[in-house]
Amino acid sequence: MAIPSCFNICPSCRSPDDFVGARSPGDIVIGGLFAIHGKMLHAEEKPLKPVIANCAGFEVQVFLQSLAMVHAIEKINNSSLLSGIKLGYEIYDTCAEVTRAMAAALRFVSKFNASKSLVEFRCNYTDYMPRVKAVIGATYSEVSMSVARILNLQLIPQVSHASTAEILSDKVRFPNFLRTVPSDSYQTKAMARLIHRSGWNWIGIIATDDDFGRLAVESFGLQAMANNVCIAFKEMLPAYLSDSTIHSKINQALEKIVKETRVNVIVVFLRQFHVMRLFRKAIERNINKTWIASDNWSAAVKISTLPNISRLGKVVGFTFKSGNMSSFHKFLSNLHTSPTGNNTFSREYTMLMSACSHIHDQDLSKCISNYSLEKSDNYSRPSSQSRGEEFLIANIEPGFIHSTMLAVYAIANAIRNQCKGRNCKDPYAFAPWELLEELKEIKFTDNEREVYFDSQGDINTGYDVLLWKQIDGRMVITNMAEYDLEKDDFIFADEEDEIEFTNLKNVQSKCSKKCSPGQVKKVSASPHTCCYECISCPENYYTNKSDMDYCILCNNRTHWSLVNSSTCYRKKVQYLNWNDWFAILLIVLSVLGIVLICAIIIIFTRNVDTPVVKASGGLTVCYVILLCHFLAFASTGFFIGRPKAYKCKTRQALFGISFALCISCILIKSLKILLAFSFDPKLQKLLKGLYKPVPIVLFCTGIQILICTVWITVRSPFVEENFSIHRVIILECNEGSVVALGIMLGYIALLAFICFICAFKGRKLPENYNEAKFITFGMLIYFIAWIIFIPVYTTTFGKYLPAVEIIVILISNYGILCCTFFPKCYIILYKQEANTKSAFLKMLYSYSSKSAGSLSVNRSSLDSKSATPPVPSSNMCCKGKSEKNWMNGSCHFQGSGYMEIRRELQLTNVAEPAIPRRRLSSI
Ligand SMILES: *[C@@H]1O[C@H](CO)[C@@H](O)[C@H](O)[C@H]1NC(C)=O
Ligand SMILES: *[C@@H]1O[C@H](CO)[C@@H](O)[C@H](O)[C@H]1NC(C)=O
Ligand SMILES: *[C@@H]1O[C@H](CO)[C@@H](O)[C@H](O)[C@H]1NC(C)=O
Ligand SMILES: *[C@@H]1O[C@H](CO)[C@@H](O)[C@H](O)[C@H]1NC(C)=O
Ligand SMILES: *[C@@H]1O[C@H](CO)[C@@H](O)[C@H](O)[C@H]1NC(C)=O
Ligand SMILES: *[C@@H]1O[C@H](CO)[C@@H](O)[C@H](O)[C@H]1NC(C)=O
Ligand SMILES: CC(=O)N[C@H]1CO[C@H](CO)[C@@H](O)[C@@H]1O
Repeated sequence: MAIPSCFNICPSCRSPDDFVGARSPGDIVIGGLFAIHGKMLHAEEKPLKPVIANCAGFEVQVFLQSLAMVHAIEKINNSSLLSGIKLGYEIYDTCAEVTRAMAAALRFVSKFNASKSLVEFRCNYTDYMPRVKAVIGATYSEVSMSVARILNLQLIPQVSHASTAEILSDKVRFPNFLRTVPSDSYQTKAMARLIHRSGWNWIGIIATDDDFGRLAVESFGLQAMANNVCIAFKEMLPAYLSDSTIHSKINQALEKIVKETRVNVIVVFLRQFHVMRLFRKAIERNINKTWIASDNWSAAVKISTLPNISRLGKVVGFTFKSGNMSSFHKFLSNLHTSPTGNNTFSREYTMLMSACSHIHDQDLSKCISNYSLEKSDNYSRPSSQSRGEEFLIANIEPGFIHSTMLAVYAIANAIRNQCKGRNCKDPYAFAPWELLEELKEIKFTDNEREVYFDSQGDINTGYDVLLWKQIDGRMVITNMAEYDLEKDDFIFADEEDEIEFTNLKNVQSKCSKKCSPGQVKKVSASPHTCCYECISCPENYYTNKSDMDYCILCNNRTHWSLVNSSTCYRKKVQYLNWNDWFAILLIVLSVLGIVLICAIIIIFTRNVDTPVVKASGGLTVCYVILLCHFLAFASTGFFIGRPKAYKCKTRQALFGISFALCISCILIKSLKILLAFSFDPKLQKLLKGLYKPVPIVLFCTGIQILICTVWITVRSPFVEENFSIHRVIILECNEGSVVALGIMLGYIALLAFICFICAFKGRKLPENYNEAKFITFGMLIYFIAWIIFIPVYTTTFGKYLPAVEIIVILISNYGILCCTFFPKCYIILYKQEANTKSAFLKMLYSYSSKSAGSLSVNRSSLDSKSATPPVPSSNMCCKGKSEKNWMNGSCHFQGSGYMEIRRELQLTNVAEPAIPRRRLSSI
């Protein structure tokens, strides 16, 4: 069987017409550029000669795309779309190289109907008529770009069905370029989105070192950065298969993949024949990763049918949306019965199929792409037509077939619009640049969807997400999801697909382990933001999601958190509560104090007529003092429990006023003592003038009431939340004015001090009845308590702050209560024999005899002596010796307070004991 024509073996063109791969005449001719062969066979002879070389590596997928163009043109011819105008085509093989594509482009721009292919140079191509009115192609972006520059000279519209490089959207550089596929910027965005959604951030890229690959990598880099995805490595493979370094580059890339064990996801922007080679080697090396396929190979059946491809791991890819393939299937199955035009590719395919007829289905595509007709002497072997058609149908990549047909339909629709009112049978009817204008404007429907070129000359159809799945031992390319360009999101047809998509997350491809909530990323020295350590958030900070970049501060006033915390806790409101053990203890002590007061009241009331009670100033005074103590004890209750405005206002004032009243009463007693023993007549006169018990008490207490009133009205205490403490909010009383508090306490201290001074002078008077001594002691306890209180109060904070004040109140209260009433109670209860008038007198005599040098007791003085112990003694022994100091063991001047006291004690009517002088002195 004779070889029908010369291809592969002999120079691809001897005359210009040999150069055309497929052609069909027509009124309007459309050019086509397809990389039907994968590589050029560069001549090895030296010197290099300028001859267009042969190609090898038949690409069935691209061949199918050229058939799709033919099919679309035939369909249009057989329809009423162009009403009688016949479309023709001229298809050239670029062999994936720019040089060859440029040769074809030169032919496109050559003059129409010239006997030789003549490219005429002109300054003005407005009326110039080239061979073709429009061009479809090329396949690879790099080739498309170069071709576009030449076609641009005459503004011949170029509609690519496969070139996706982002830069081709630039209408300043490529004004005549349009395409029926979306720009890579969408694809890289979709990929980065997919990677991000699957939780990967440490990935590798392998790309072809051409305009498509480089631009895709660049675009992907930007999208990855926006999605917090880092690129661990980037490997570029030489664009041309004829490049001898390709093997070492593939090995180098695989080496990288093996070495970077944390990278389990690899994005592949490679030409199909690169993918084939890479994958074959990867399968040999047992590399198991997840591969993200770009649109140019994601649906390549010849790759998915590589032997043992399933060992390679998962393949997820993006592809253009496709349409109804049924008519194309029909076209393919009728290919042999209705040969179309003059198509050398078809013939070559038939030859290859017959040459590979002995090859098993699995290796068929390898055979076809690697088959060298040159070396074979037996390509006449019979081959079944149906096998060839089945193989073609099996290798359909619907996305590309659809985009190719869409390109033809777009041109046909533009021509139809252009030919309204013109006779388009005439090849000179319109120039290509007019068609270009029309193309930019057209709108037509495809698959019930309106299709048009956007301002960048792209048709954005969106993507389908493909998953290569092993079904019954065969790798099947399935549709997993749809990617919506506008929403930047994935749409699933059914739940199963969504589960499939979610399963991708099982693959780990991260530089660093995920940081759990409570931790924060700390980017380590590496330049990648995806490589980090996880460190715990500090106290009061938290992270509630994993992999957060920064810790969030809790609301410092109301919330807190531990180190490494994923939430903030509400601060607990704290105050000295009733159920706090310490509060209970204090309450018990207060209640005990009140019980004590009651006991004293009972004791005193029962013994109202005894000298001891009378000596204490009488029942009324005692009641007043005890009431004050009671109120002071009661005031502690206002320091406990949830602070409320009324409590804050009451507590200090209640204590302050009652205590001031108490001290005032005691002060009167002290004054009385002072008065009684003051021997300086002038001073005594003065004191006597001052000694007015009721007004003094009212005055002293009145001042305190005034202080408290001013305080509460001007700077009233209020309830406050104190946030300064970790983990809790202290509910406390703000005193409103610390100065006012100071004045109030200071005023009590002042009274107490006066009391102390007065009492101090009388401290050495007879033991059993000496109140002065105990008042001194009581005041000392008071001072010590409050002196300790100040530093403790200013340094303490928190809920026990009120407790400190309670303790001090209790101490001073108990101190004064005990010192003033206990000795008396003791005498009343246990020394009843001493609590008689006679015993009083006895005691006094005894004391007097000890302390005084001479005794000069007279009866009148005895009355009083029996009442208030110190006073009578001095009176008794020192009558007439006014200047003597009783303190020094001699007699004092009888203080004028004495009479007062005597009156108070109501002892004036008491019968004096008939004790002889001698006897007295002998006691
Ligand atoms: C042309 O179209 C008609 C129907 O419109 C159809 O019957 C015929 O098979 C078509 N021919 C080709 C070659 O497609
Ligand atoms: C092409 O040129 C030939 C003469 O060289 C002429 O006879 C023919 O009409 C031309 N065809 C068209 C379509 O202009
Ligand atoms: C180009 O040629 C056309 C027709 O020959 C003419 O109308 C047009 O003005 C020319 N343009 C320029 C810029 O010379
Ligand atoms: C590839 O690795 C994944 C886990 O990383 C495993 O589930 C899968 O089975 C492996 N595939 C092959 C073919 O070994
Ligand atoms: C495709 O189109 C054919 C008619 O051309 C129709 O019979 C078939 O149902 C369509 N297929 C789908 C999937 O829409
Ligand atoms: C292609 O075929 C040649 C021999 O014709 C063979 O040496 C080479 O290994 C084959 N390449 C592949 C990738 O199978
Ligand atoms: C108008 C015209 O020439 N139509 C043709 C288009 O192509 C188909 C298939 O080759 C022919 O059948 C039509 O006659």
